[in-house]
Amino acid sequence: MSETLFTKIIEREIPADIVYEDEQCLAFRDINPKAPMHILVIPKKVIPKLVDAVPEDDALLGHLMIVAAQVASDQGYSDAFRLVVNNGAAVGQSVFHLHLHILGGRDFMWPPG
Ligand code: DGP
Repeated sequence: MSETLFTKIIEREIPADIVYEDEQCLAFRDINPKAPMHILVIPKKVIPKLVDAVPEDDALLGHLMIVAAQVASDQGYSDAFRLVVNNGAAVGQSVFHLHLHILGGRDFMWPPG
C-alpha cells in the first residue's frame, strides 16, 4: 500500500477522531470542518482519485456510500446530509487518497459553488 496522509491515519501514525471502522474503510472527522458535521469516509485501499477506481472496486465504492449514509444517520442527519467527492486539484482535492466528505448541520446552496 503506498503511503498517503490518510494511510497514516489508518495506521494510527497520526491521530484522528475516528467515528467508524471496518475491514474496508475508515470514517473520521475532518480536521478543518466546513459544517457542524464534516466526516470523511476513506477506503483502506489507496485509490488516489475517483477516476482511478477500476471495475473491481465496484463493491468497495458501494460500501463507502452505504457506510456514509449509516454514519450520517448515526450522527443524527439521516434526512439532511450532502456527500462530496473532489476529483482533482482543480476542483479542490488536496489529499490524493479517495474520500467522501459527509456534510450536515447547516444550509447548503444548490447548485454547489
Ligand atoms: P479534499 O480537499 O477534498 O482533498 O479534502 C481533504 C480533507 O482532508 C480536507 O477537508 C481537510 C482534511 N484533512 C487534511 N489533513 C487532515 C488530517 O491530518 N486529519 C484530518 N482529520 N483531516 C485532514
